Amino acid sequence: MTDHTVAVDSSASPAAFTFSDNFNVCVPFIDRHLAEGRGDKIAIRVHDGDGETVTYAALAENVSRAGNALLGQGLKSGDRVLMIIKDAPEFYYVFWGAIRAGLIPVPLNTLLRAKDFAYMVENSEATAVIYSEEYLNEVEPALADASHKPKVQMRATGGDSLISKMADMSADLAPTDADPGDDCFWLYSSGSTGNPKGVVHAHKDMVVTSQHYGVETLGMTDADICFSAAKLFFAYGLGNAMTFPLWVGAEAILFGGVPTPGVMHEVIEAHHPSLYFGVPTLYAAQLRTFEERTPDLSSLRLCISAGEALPPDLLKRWTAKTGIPLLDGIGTTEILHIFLSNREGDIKPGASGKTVPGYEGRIVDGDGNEVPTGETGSLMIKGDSLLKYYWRNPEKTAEALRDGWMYTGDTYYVDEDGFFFCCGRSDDMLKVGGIWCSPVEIEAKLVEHEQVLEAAVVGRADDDELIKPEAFIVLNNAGDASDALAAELLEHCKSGLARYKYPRWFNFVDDLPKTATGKIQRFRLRAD
Ligand code: 3UK
Repeated sequence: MTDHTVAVDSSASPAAFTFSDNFNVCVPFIDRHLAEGRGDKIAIRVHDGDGETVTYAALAENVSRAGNALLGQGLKSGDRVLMIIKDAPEFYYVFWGAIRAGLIPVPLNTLLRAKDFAYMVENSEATAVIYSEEYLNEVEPALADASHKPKVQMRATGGDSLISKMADMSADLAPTDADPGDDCFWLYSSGSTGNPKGVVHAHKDMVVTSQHYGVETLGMTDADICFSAAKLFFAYGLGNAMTFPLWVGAEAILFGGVPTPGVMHEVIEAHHPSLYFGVPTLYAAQLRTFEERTPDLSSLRLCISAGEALPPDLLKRWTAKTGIPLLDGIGTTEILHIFLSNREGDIKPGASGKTVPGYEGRIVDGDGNEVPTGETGSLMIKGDSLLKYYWRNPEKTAEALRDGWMYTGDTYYVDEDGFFFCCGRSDDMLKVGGIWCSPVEIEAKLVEHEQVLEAAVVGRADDDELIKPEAFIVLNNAGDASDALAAELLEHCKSGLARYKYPRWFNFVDDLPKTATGKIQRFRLRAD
């Protein structure tokens, strides 16, 4: 087989892949479209500003220019390139340019704060950090504080940026040799305690998710136009708004700002996407705006929800109002994208759906034995897009990967029709608006306040049945429980944590339930 190709036998589902021995994944996602005659087709449409569009031909040139610009900074094969970049064409250029050049792109959650970025700079020992200037206020202190200093620190756009350097670079760059299983890119994933972990994915993984979920589950073709409220730095957004459209030769709409319901409707009405990818919290907020004005969503053939469980009532209300099928599916950073999903014409409200082609699911008890239908246990998943390992964390890798199966940390049961139902996490982690939120981190922030002795944070369902953080606080002698103090603690959290992490409710209590060894029993504080 020619280098950097993958043959897809789609006569059956799951499709079977044959990778060439030498396989840099940039080629089938970028170059292939020129060979297939899509050079003049629009790959990216930007909603912000003057509505820039990028064709497949321009994308291919810019990817090579970006790769050459990174190599021109002295980066070497395997070097990590941290990306703190908003949803914009430069995200594509840096990501694919790095992969083409044999570098490892590591997109980071742009909502994080300086201390999170500093940790990731140190943990990854990245050689380069490329960032959008919007995040300068968090990135600069992070780089100043980090004990490891990346030799390349550059803005993505503007004067003296990577984009400005690209203008002088050649639009030719031969793809670096790679095996389908070689390290390709990382994403960071959080846990309830301890630091975020670098999730290492291989070159083949984006092919696997794009085909099994994008094509075989959503039926994507080059006629689709994709719009994702979830940003590119999430594994969810990365698939929705980049790898899936690039796999089939479709168009992606990018919006770099905050995804409010109003802007989501504006984008849909302006650019007529066929696929819309959101999170439950946003679907609920969008529905609320319908009371004022019903947007024209008629271009959408499917809506997709992931990141946290979609409450059945929300699904029913959305479908009743819009008539557009809303598919709940569960994915993880470690498995890269959705592996259980509802399908058009095969939706069960409250369920995460059935296995996506190419994935197997098992529900096991504490001893690893499969439980009978209808009984709850731990969800284990097998498939070809699982992480290779957690960067420098063999213990967590061994906990997560067991004989080729990924331990998801989610509690599930399967019904007699093969639908999987989510019953929550087996740890204390919360998903808030589809984004990880560690109770331990919020508690630590609360305890920094001079009047707080101890704090415990748990998830509580709001009026839409969506989980948000709730705080239980024990004050010290200087503390005086009042609405004013609650307001002060709210500000304290908002100013020091990523913007979705603040508690929505504050309770002042005399003490917290604890085990004999002094560990907080968060489950005793939960309302359910
Ligand atoms: C939870 C869900 C119930 C679940 C993701 C789509 O969310 C993604 O990845 P993360 O690594 O989080 C994974 C965890 O989130 N979860 C996600 N979706 C659902 N729980 N119903 C759902 N539909 O706890 C899971 O372990 O941030 C989502 C595609 C790719 C992704 N990485």
